[in-house]
Amino acid sequence: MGRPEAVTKAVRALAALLLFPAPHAAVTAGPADDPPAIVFYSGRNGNPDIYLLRPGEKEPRRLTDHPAVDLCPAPSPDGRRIAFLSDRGGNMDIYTMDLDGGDVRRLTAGPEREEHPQYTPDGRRILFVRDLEPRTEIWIMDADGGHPRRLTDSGARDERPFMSPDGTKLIFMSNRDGNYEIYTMAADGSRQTRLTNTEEWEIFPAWSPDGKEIAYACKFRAEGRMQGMIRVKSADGSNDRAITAVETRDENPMWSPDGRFIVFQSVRDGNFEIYRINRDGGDPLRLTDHPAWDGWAAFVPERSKKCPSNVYRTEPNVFQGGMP
Ligand SMILES: [Ca+2]
Ligand SMILES: [Ca+2]
Ligand SMILES: [Ca+2]
Repeated sequence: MGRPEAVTKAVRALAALLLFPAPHAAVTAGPADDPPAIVFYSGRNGNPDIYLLRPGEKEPRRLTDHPAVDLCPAPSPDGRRIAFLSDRGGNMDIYTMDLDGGDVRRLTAGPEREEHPQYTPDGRRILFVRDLEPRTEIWIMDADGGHPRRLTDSGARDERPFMSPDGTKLIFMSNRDGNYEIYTMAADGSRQTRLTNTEEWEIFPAWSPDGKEIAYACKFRAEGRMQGMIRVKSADGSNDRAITAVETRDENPMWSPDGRFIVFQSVRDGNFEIYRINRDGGDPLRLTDHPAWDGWAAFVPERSKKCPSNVYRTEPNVFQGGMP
């Protein structure tokens, strides 16, 4: 999932350019109460770059224009910055930039590969994954790159960390018990607990903005190909249900800031495009329409909107204990 996934996605982007004809369905502009813009990455201009698609616009704006591989955009909670991955400095590192692509800053510079940046709900820190092949571990650092600290040490592939809206817990995916499951832990890395236990892969967990539910992708091989669906469960692991159909390959769900919508990537129309659904799975809407690979979408919180009341605003004392 980590390094192979990044490479695979870059290859897929190029393969999609060569193999898949353009689909025909139109991208439609939504109603006035549309959720905010999304960021995603796409190979539509020959190599992976990051794009911004605003409500009602058909053509996304390119935020990175670099021959390097630029991946995995993650907006800050105040909607002002985007964290992303790029190998422009020699290997995969974490960078941030403004919403117009300006003021690019490099946050990591070591020989290790970094992956999966995700801001904490207070915007003051960035969770990420550090690849020490074959293992990957979850780390956290200040939003300017300072004070990196490791949170997991399983020896397996711990990936895709995501902090609960109240800042007390993390969810992440790991293959430490044989295949990918979703785990929770306290924000300091303690109390690591398995939340799923299946033969399929449970991957890409994302906490709902109200903290009550977790969306994720369930991935498996069936009929000779990889398939995947988006599922949602209560934060305690109960009430698990599918919200997209099984027959295609849906991955990587992310909630809108108001919790009404989920975006994800799917091959249901022939190549990876980005789709939006209601939180119950209804009213699917395709947001991209390009034969290249489009994926890893996330909503960009609107600057004018205040954080939800359940997002903590003061400094929690949970990171003071050092590495677990
Ligand atoms: Ca690029
Ligand atoms: Ca599993
Ligand atoms: Ca596409």
